[in-house]
Amino acid sequence: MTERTLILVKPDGVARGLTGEILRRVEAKGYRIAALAQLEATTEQLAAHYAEHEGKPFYQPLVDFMLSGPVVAAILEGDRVIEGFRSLAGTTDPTTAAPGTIRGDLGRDWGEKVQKNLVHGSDSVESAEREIGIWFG
Ligand code: RTP
Ligand code: MG
Repeated sequence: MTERTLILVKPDGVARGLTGEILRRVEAKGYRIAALAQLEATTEQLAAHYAEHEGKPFYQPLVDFMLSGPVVAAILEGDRVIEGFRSLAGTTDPTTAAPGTIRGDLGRDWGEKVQKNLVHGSDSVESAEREIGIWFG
């Protein structure tokens, strides 16, 4: 079934010059980039985006990290793209994410409080529509 998902190249990915490599993998997989923008996240956008994590120990370091530089937001389209992009991204911890994935090939721990894992991808149809509203109004 054709779906849409919201992805972010997080500030570490943009700062390391990996936006092109990440989008290359998305396009090579066959997904369509329906919208693309580089922007500075606002605290309001991040509070909405990460509402499910409020109160967790990594919440504030995560928000501070996401405010530390520009992010690239994109809407991807394709059959089962929500699961498909999360599979391309790999598991959350970049040190142990499988080789072949974005996080596994390009990410690692840097001895910091927050896991800098390069990308975000929506985890359900409901989150995708909610997150598209947050980042693309
Ligand atoms: P995302 O939402 O960014 O696509 O990643 P995810 O589903 O794999 O991870 P999630 O559990 O939703 O956590 C959101 C982001 O918070 C940071 N995090 N750090 N213990 C930690 O240091 C920790 N746990 C989570 C990561 O940046 C993660 O992607
Ligand atoms: Mg998540």
